[in-house]
Formats: sequence, structure tokens, C-alpha cells
Amino acid sequence: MPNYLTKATRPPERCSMCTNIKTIQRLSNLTPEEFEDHYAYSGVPIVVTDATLSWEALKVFNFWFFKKLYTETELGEAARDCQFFPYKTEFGSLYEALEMNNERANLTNGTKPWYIGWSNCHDSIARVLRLYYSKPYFLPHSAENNAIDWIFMGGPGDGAQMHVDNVVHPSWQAQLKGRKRWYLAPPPECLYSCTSMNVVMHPGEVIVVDTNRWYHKTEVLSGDISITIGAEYD
Ligand SMILES: O=C(O)CCC(=O)C(=O)O
Repeated sequence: MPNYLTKATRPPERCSMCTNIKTIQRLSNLTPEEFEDHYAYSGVPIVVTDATLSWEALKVFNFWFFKKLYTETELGEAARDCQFFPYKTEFGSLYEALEMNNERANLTNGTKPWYIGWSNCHDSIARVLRLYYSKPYFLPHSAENNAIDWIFMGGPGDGAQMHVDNVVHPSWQAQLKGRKRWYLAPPPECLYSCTSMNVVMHPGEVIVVDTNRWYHKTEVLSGDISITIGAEYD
């Protein structure tokens, strides 16, 4: 079904997911049980500040890491069919994006801004990436991390436009580099009982949000390139 029809025919949300929520809480030291009872499936968005402490990905992932993985190893070829979001760029694929010149990749002043996202739908690449990060510790013991990860990367001023997803489960997303603001808006049927909110994500923080229920957009803030990785969980 086309996306606009899916949205038009989706069942109305129960606004308890957002009534009385005015800000997005920052939490740490969260047990999987607490997370499961209060946040995992309730639709209440949160930021967890201590979930990436041992992740090498914060140091290792950058444009050049991905370029090498996808264009200079035999694994990259296998991932050609994974989904790619060019956003406002002219790139037709991740491979085209990774061929941009060094100045643009380094976000040098005067070069064209860029922001892209892609799914890491191939096992061989997922296995390499997962050497550098792990399933967030607070996910319920019974929850499966989706096998497909999503990576979003790009420079200040850009991001994803306002939309709501039509995926199966809620998601987590870890901010590995740079700062990105998430804007969340309640579904239209909850506009009178809920408010829009926004939160700035800093390196090392993980946002948990049900992107099927919350309308959302993102904006990379000034400073470093923004790199995030995330996945759905059930
Ligand atoms: O991280 C982003 O910039 C966009 C994420 C998003 O739109 C999504 O997960 O649906």
C-alpha cells in the first residue's frame, strides 16, 4: 500500500503515549526490567546516557571507515541492494556518496552540504560493524535487536524531514559523533492532549523512540559530522 494510504488508514493512537509528557527524560543505569515496564513499548521517548561506554564505534566509525568497508573490501559488493536515503543530495547510492571528494567529505567550508542514511541489510557487513558496538544493555532480555541496522551520517544544517515511519517496531539510535536535534510531534489525533518536544543528542547518548507513532525530523547541529547507528527492537 502506498505510504500516504498507510498513514490515512492507520488505527488512531491511544494518546496515553504522550499525555502529560512535556520533555524527553535523560536516564542512566536503567535495568532491562525498568525499561521494559515503563518505556520499551509505551511509546514514551527517552534518552539513555550510559549505553555506549564500551563501544569502539565512537572512535572508529567515520566517513573513511565506511568508504573502506564498502568500496575497498569484497564485503561491500554484497551490500549493494540495501536501502539508501539520499535526502537532499544528488547521490543515487551509498557507493556514489562514498566517492565524494575529500574536501566535501570533511565538510570543508564552501563545499556542498550532505546528509545520507542507509540500511546495513547484509550479514557480512553487519558482522564487521558489530565488532564495534553491541545491543544496548537496557533492552529487555527477551527483545531481539533487528538484524538490520540503520546508519545516518552528514553535516550541520541537514537531517531528515518530518515524517512518520511504517516499520514494525520501536527503535533505538546511538549518537556516535556530532550533535543532532530530534523534533518529535504527536500524531494528529493527539494534538490537543500532547505537545511537540525536541532533544539534542550528544555523542554516546541513545534515543529510544517509536518512530511509527511519533512524527519526527532531525537536524545536525554545528560542529562535527553527525554519525548514528540504530535498529528496531521487538
Ligand atoms: O536519524 C535521522 O536523521 C533520521 C532517522 C529517521 O528518520 C528514522 O529513523 O525514521
